[in-house]
Amino acid sequence: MKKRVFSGIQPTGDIHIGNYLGAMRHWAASQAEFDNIFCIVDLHSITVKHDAKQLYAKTRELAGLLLAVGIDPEQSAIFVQSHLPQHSELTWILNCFTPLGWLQRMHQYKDKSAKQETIGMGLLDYPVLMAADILLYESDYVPVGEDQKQHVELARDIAGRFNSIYGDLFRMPEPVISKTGARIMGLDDPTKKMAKSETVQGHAINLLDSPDSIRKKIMRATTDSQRDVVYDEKRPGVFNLLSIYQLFTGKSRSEIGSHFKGKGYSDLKSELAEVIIEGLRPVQERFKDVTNDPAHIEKLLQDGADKVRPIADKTLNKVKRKLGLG
Ligand code: ATP
Ligand code: LTN
Repeated sequence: MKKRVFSGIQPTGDIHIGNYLGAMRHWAASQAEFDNIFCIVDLHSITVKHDAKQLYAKTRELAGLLLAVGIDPEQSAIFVQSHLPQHSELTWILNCFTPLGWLQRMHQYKDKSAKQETIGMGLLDYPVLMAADILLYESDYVPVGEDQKQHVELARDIAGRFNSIYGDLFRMPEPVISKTGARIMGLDDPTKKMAKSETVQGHAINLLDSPDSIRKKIMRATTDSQRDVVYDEKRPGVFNLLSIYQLFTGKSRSEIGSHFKGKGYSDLKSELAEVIIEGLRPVQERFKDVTNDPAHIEKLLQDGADKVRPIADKTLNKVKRKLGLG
C-alpha cells in the first residue's frame, strides 16, 4: 500500500513562486510514489476579508494551476474543501479537544491578527480546520513550506490528545519540508516570506505573470549596497535571488558561484528574470490549455470530491461513534 500524502493550498490571491518552489513543485514530483490528495482550502480563505466572486473564480484558476504544474488526476485527487462538509464537522469536534492556549501561540495567528481590525474566531481556529483536513484522510505525510510546520505539529498534538482519550483513532501525520525552497522571501523585503496576502507591488512573482512584469519585479528587487554575487545569509536580498536561481536552474551552489564570479547584481537580476520566464513558460502554456474548457475543471473537482468522500466519511463516522454522537 502506498503511503498517503495530503496537502492544501488557499485560493486567495495569486499563486506565487514561493507556493510553487516550496510546495506545488514537490507535490508534482513525488506523486507517483504516493497516494495523493490535494485540497483547495476555500474555507481557510474566508478567515480574512474576501470577495465572493473572486474566491469562486480563483478556486477554479487554482485547480487549473495544479494541473499546469503537473499534478496528474490519475495519481492525485484534487478537490475543494467546502464541497465536503465533513471538514467543518470534524473541525467542530476537534475544537472541543483543543486548548485555547495552543491556538493563541501560533505564529501565523499572531502575524495575521495584528493586521486585522477585528479578529474573527475563524482566524484563531484556522489551524484546527487544517488539522481536520489532515486527520480526515489518515494522512501519512504533509508536504508544506516552512511556515506551515507549526500547524502540522499542532495537528499532531490534537491527534495525540484525542488518541490518548479514545484509543488510537487518528493516524499521526508527519510534516515534510523540503531542504531547498521551503522559504522564499519577498522581493520588496527579503526579511519577510513571500505571501499571497501581501499586496505591495513587486512583492511576489506570480505563476501567471507576463515576462515583462517578471523582468520589472526582479530588476527592482531589494538587495544591498555591496557588489559581488555570493551566497551570504547576512545579505538576504541576494541570497534569496540566488536561491530562486538555483531552484529554477537545478545548478549547484558552487557552479552558480563560479558563473557569477566577477559579475554584479544587475547581471544576476537580468539572468534570473530570463530563467524564471523560461521556467514558468511551460506552466503558463499548460494552464492556457487546461482552462480552455471550464467544464473540464468542474468535472475534475467533482471527481476529486467523489474519490475522497468515502475516506472522509469513514473517519468522521468512527470519531462520532467514539464520542457517542448519533
Ligand atoms: P498567505 O499569504 O495567506 O499566508 P501563502 O502565500 O502562504 O498565503 P498558502 O496557500 O497558505 O499560501 O500556502 C500554500 C503552500 O505554499 C504551503 O505549503 C506553504 O507553506 C507554501 N508557501 C507559502 N509561501 C511560501 C514561501 N514564501 N516559500 C515557500 N513555501 C511557501
Ligand atoms: N494552512 C495551509 C493550507 C492548508 C493545508 C491544509 C496544508 C490548509 N489545510 C492541510 C497542508 C495540509 C497554508 O499553506 N497556509
